Amino acid sequence: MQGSERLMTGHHTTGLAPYALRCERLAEPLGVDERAPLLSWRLASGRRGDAPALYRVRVRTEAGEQVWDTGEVADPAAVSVRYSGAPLTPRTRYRWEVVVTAEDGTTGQAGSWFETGQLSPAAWQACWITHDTSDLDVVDAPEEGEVALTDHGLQPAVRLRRTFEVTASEVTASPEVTASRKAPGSPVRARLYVTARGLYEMRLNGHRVGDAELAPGWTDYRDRIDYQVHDVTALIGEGENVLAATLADGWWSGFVGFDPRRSGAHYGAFPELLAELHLDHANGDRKVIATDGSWRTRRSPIRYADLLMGECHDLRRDTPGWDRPGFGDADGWLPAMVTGADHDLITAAVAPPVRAMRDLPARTVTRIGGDRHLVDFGQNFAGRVRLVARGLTPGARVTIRHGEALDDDGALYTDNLRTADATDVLIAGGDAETVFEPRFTYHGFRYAEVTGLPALDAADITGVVLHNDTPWAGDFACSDPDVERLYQAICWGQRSNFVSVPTDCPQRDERLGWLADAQVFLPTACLNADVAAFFEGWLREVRGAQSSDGCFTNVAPRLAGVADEGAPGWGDAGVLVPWHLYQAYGDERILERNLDAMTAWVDHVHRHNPDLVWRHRVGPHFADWLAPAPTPRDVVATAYFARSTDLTARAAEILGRTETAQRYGALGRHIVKTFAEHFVTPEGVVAGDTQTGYLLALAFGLLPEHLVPRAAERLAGLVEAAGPGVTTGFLGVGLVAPVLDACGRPDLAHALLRRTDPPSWLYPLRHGATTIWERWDGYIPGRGFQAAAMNSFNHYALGSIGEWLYQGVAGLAQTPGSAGYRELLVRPRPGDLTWARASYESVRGMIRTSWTRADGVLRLEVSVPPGATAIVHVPTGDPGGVRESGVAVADATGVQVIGTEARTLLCRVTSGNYRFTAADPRLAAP
Ligand code: RAM
Repeated sequence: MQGSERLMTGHHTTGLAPYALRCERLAEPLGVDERAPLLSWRLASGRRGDAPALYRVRVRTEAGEQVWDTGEVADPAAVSVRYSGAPLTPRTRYRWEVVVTAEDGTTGQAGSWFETGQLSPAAWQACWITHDTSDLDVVDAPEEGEVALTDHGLQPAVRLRRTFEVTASEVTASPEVTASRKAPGSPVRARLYVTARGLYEMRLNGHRVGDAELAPGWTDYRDRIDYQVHDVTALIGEGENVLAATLADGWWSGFVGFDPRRSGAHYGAFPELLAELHLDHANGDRKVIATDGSWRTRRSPIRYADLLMGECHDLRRDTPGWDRPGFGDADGWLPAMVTGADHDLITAAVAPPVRAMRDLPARTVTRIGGDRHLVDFGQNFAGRVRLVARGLTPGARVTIRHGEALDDDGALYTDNLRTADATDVLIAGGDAETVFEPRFTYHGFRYAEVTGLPALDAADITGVVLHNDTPWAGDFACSDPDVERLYQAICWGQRSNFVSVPTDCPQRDERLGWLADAQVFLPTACLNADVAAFFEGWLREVRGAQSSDGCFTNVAPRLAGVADEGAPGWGDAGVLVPWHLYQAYGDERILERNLDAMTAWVDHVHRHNPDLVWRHRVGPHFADWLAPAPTPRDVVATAYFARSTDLTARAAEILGRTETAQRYGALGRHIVKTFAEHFVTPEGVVAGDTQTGYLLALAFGLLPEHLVPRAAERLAGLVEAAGPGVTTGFLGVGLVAPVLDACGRPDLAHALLRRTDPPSWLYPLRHGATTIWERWDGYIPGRGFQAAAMNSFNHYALGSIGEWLYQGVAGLAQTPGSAGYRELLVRPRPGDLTWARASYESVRGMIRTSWTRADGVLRLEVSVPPGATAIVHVPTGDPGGVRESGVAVADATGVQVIGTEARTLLCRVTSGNYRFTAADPRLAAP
């Protein structure tokens, strides 16, 4: 496992202890281009009631010069601060520490560092370089006697290299290289600042640089290109050094989405590299090795590499040693072509990179005839395989096809990939053993069909899982193994689709950043992992794609061929995503960065719909996409118009923009009124009488107070009449369980959760699913697969029930007015489960809830991080008999009883760990 996907755990200490220090949400980042970066920490404590009173942050250079001191700040809510010290200088490491003083005067402290990047486009010196494309056959001709490769018009990936000299004194002064023989004086360090139009992989002296995959990632390259920074100090050697790169098409010039064009149709015709290696010498000198005309280039043995089509390595064309010193680069190598020196669009990447996060062993390998094997990895995922092939003669070909499912005859099913070939090819070079792993493609698959090997051992083929390295933050488990499997499938949907941007699916010729999919799944995603930086990166694309008159798109990065104008629920993601990120992470800066885009969107919809019913400029109007019971389009649209307007007003209010808040607040109330007039009868029937109609109306607060109970009743009636069952599409699905719960019908939410006939969440799991399907009925025995034109088995949208697993089943939530988990809401919904637990590493610290019931006793355990409080609902048949850590709640420290509701005791607790015991809610009150 190269990546670091792991559950972050709170520290168990006695006093107040800051931990998980982050700069711009990243641990010890290299290359921060934000001039006022956010410094954050979390808190742990082993003492009940421990609460921070003051914090102090100090930042200094490595030489010890202090550049900022907040002084003691009395802010018990703070778990972050924006840097506002002396201006930061480029390419510099800063060390910082935070001291937190508890209410009782004890202190805890921790330290970390961050390093600035180029800080400004003007700092770059490098040129964009590429290979002389006239040297490449666009259609790569077959070698003598071989079968032609599939002709997609793809070009070979190319290699680039240059050498440079480092003297002995420079090397030995490097602390990273010779920690034990540390030379006195200033440290030597080497940093590589690099990006590409296309995909790059850098090498230094034969070693791979860093572990980022598919770098620099997908942005709208016409607006913005991310760069990465790598610490390469340990790779620098004495004498001749070689800095080398491989460049491939990627999103820049390869196939993207379902648009059949490539090579220049999307962004450019051929990939280009831009890199600067900065060598800081012991004497203070800095040497910069930048991409320029002195580089040498050559076609690589990768005959093509494409995200959708796959990758072909022809090892007969390899030039071993090309990335190491002592290699003669005369034969077949050409001078690099300089294509420009524009740096304006280059900014440091803000999201954690895609990495190879884990290996999946082959579960079974079955020979299906001759030299053909079918491999089952037991899990649908996004990534590729690593294959060890032995004894191949030069020119022998191994072909790997990928698919998510098998057809009824047990053969690999690929019809649903549409035009994505998803096929990787190895052409052997003659080595006794070859390890083949594609570098510049990925596929969505569970099964691989390998042709060309007489024998294949399970140990020789491995699934490599790729996704953005968003630190895993949540966990959920419960007594029903089916529901646990559902939770795992939801998590795999997230892993498979957080690949550079939040995609709809990883397998077919689509993989686009669809806005609605992202917004409906976001609440679940935020509980599973720390996705703040990932989504902040993507929001730059969402804003970048917005038209000058305020219209958000349906996909971001924007893509030719996909209707630009944001549909209701799709375009609205430009408002809903920042709002939810603010709620989850408590960072007002997210709202600040997005507020203008939010108001522009609302203004756009308003301008074209002055009567406040959203009927015009609805883009492709996907409505409640893929719903078994369609909801009238105007209902969906107007509900979202109201929602976006309301959230824009709330965002403005939080930012202190009173006039804006009032303006959108008033508009929002008018839209709500209009919604009720147009779409709600005096009896509380919402036009269309569908689940989603009621869900939107109830969740978005669109009904007059007196009609809420009626609408809730009607919703429950519809759910019951359907089985009980769910009949929503993408826009309703995440709301079903939370709204039924809020309406006092958690029993129905549980019934839906545990239903096993379609449409339901457990149905696919009973039919082999290991990820969430795009459609409720992706496969039905007897009928077979849904239409291949649109039938992904790895779409996360319908997985947005995940939020309720945490918040409802396990009871881990925050109160509606809370942001960044300042005030928790622990309100478990046991249903007829016997136990459930969840944990979540919030921006404030670790939160846990866990409940069991046995022998008539419900036990509820809650952990609240320092600085937070929690409203705890203890479900019980006997609210008067509730105890905490063995004493009556009224006498328990840190617990304040605030009342009883139907079969529930309500209390407020301070930070710390609590153990409540109560009579099982299923027991009648005494
Ligand atoms: C499908 C995508 C996506 C959805 C759009 C409307 O093709 O897969 O999930 O948002 O259509």
